[in-house]
Amino acid sequence: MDLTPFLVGFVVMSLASVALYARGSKDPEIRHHTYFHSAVPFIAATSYLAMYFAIGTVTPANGVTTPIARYADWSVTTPILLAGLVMLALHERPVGRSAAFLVSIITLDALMIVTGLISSLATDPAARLAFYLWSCAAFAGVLYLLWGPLRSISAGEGGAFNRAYMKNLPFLTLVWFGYPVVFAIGPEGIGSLAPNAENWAILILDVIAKVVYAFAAAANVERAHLEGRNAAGRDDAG
Ligand code: RET
Repeated sequence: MDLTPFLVGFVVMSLASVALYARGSKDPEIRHHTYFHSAVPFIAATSYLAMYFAIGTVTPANGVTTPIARYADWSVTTPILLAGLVMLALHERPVGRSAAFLVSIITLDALMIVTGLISSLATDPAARLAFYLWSCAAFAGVLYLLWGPLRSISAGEGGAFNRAYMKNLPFLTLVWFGYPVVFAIGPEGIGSLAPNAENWAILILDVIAKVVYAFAAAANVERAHLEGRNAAGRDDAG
């Protein structure tokens, strides 16, 4: 197996983590987004390092090489990405409703990743398909919460944070759809994509979902925060 994508992933994610922290806002009201966005590529770099050394990479009897580190990465990074988006939808409210939505969405998300891993490891083709579909059902639940109740709460509040949510949400949705597609056409699914091609495809998705998204989402949150602050300043002056 060509290990280059793992090495590239390690280097890109390490540098991105430092850059996202250095460039991110340190304003006490929104700095948690900076922490979220720099932690995500740091975790990914760790996972790419493990994959480079084939630590936790298994090839069960089904012949599909599965790097467990990839799923371990996703099971931690996707909840962090979702937490940032949920907090934005709820306009940065620290407690109460946020906790309930966070628990619900992270539960569905964790189920999505774990059942995806089970699908990749299963030898029985029927089980592989069943767990793939089960994972898609959990993914549908995540999308329902983001596009249904959370979108309407955010829209009800309106303002700059809602505009930021409505920019970050379609971006995240679009990139996340790439993962089940690659899985379906890769060695875990119909096998049109060779293992090396799949590793490159996932690296590209990871860089978009973790790094490009982080820069764009952080800029949107920062802009919304400044707009909110300027509006409050105008209200005080008026
Ligand atoms: C799997 C298995 C098949 C079905 C589905 C999947 C979805 C995976 C997703 C992963 C997102 C990962 C991200 C990582 C970046 O930090 C597990 C491939 C629905 C949506 C965004």
